[in-house]
Amino acid sequence: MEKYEHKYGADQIQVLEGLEAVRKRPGMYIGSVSVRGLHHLVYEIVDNCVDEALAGYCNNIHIKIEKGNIVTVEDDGRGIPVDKHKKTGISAAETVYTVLHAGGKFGGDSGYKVSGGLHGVGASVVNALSEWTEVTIQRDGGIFQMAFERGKTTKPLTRIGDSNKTGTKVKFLADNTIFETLEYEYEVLEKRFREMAFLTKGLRISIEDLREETPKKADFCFEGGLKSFVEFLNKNKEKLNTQPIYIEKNSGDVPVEIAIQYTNSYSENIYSFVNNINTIEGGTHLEGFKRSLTKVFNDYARNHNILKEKDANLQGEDIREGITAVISVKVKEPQFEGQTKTKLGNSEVTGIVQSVMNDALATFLEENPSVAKAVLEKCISAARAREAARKARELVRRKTALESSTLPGKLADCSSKQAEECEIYIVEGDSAGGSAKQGRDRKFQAILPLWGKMLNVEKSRADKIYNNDKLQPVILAVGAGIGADFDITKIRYGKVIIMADADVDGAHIRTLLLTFFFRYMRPLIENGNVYLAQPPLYKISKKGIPDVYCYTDEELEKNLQEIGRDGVGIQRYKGLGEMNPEQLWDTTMDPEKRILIKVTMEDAMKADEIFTLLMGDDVNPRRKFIEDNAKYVKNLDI
Ligand code: 28F
Repeated sequence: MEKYEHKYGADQIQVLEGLEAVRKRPGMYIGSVSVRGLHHLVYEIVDNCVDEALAGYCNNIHIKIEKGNIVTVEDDGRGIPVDKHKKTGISAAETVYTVLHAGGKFGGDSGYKVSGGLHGVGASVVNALSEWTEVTIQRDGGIFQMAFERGKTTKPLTRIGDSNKTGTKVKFLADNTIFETLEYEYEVLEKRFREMAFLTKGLRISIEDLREETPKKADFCFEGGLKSFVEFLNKNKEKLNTQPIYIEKNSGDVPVEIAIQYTNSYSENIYSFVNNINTIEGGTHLEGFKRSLTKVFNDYARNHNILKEKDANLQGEDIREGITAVISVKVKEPQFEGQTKTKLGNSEVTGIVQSVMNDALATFLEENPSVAKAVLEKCISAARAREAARKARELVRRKTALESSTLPGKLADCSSKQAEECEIYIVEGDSAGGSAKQGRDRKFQAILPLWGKMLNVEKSRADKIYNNDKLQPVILAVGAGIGADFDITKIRYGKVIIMADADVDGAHIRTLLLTFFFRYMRPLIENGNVYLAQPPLYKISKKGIPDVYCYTDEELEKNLQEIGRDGVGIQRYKGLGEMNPEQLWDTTMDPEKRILIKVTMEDAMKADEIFTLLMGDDVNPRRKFIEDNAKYVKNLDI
């Protein structure tokens, strides 16, 4: 291909300087040159298609990833205008792809520039950061094409054929001298495009990944918009209101779209967007939503005598318990604040969202009394639980303050009162508790056997935690309160050691306690006070030699090679109760010989994640986790 000699006019020089700036400091434009920055390239291009859709001219967007990480994005919009500007001789198409931030004011006629990560740096950044970019436009009966290399025009806009269709197609290969990796992560892109389809009602976005043998693909189009979004978010949860509450209204030039659906969980899931940007830090739109929600539900409760005259108002947190909601507003001049520029600052939007929602939500509740009643019943029990939790916290605080007189009955305390030298073993079951009590060193070792029904902290509100007969003894024994009241300086033991069996029940109690400490006594973990005891898995006995204890399967194999297998007895310990006090001391409690694992925040977070997965409402992820891990299970005792 003949070398294209470009005549650089003044403005072309300025263009090159702009794109050079992008190549020098790409992080300023796309956040980073990691895979996240790589994904921003695709978001920038797709945002231009979404702008064309918001302007009402594009219905389909297709994203394709081919071998070598070549990306193609295509829309069926009007096609970027190709006529040359009378003064500059430069077409809009060339401007969009060579002038920084040009896309901003050109984003379709809707005027709401939607944006990927850093709020619309424009397609020219993609051009600057790509080894090559090829743009094909169909409009005005023709097919037009232009191409670039690292921002420099290699093929000026040329008509290459006829067409009776319209649209824009961009194909590009990111520059591997800029990015740490060119490997796009399909799942990340798919998740973002599903979100964009939810946020742009009726727009069809399809994606396909042809890099592997088996292609991956997805096709999103949601006529229900945010209503479909909340239904998707709640797909594995038990709903309180099958029909989501749906509000859609333009207030002046601010379109507001809201969907709400309650579930029987205790968590609050509210997602807010401005011009399709996920405002993780919230802002004025979210503020308006929360104020309206609290006001409308309290008004309804009073008007329908669900709340009596003397009853206190429901608090916002009571009303938001179990809520899944998505709020999306479009603002012409959005002001973004916050650490990651994902907090909406426009103060006028609070009132706009409030007034749109006040009327529409009040009307919905009047027209759907069964939904109103179901939600309010849950709010009222949440308010009661909050009150009970406050009282229980008060009680625990008082009990803790009263010190020893309220120590749990089953606690075999140690004589020393120097917390840093003392340790408490939390043991599952009375039999293990018995041998631990006999085997221990009373001076510095306390034993607390646990019993009673396993509490699922995932599905229990704070009041149940405080009053649960399995966990309250732990709270009192540790002696430092829980939750917001937890005071690490008050702990009675320098080491809190979980000693559970090496079986499924042991794993359950271990995960429960780690989740409990992570959620209600986090400083205990951060401060490194929580440990896991390591009882032996096997005992090898042979005449004439002392017993050998093995703590892992590998250790067993290794020892058997030394000792040999003839005349050897191997006992697999199923539970701590199978060891007599001396053995338990020898193998698991003697500080000179034992193995303790210090629990880190990562362990606790992993436990919390697994707990939510295994004990939460979401059935599918649980099934997937069990299927993925079943192959590792050796001793599943059903
Ligand atoms: C695969 C990437 O970039 N699609 C785009 C348009 C359509 C117009 C436009 C874009 C407005 C005046 C400059 C067409 N006709 N897909 C895309 N589709 N930009 S980007 O306009 C750009 C500016 O000239 C468009 C009438 N108005 C706007």
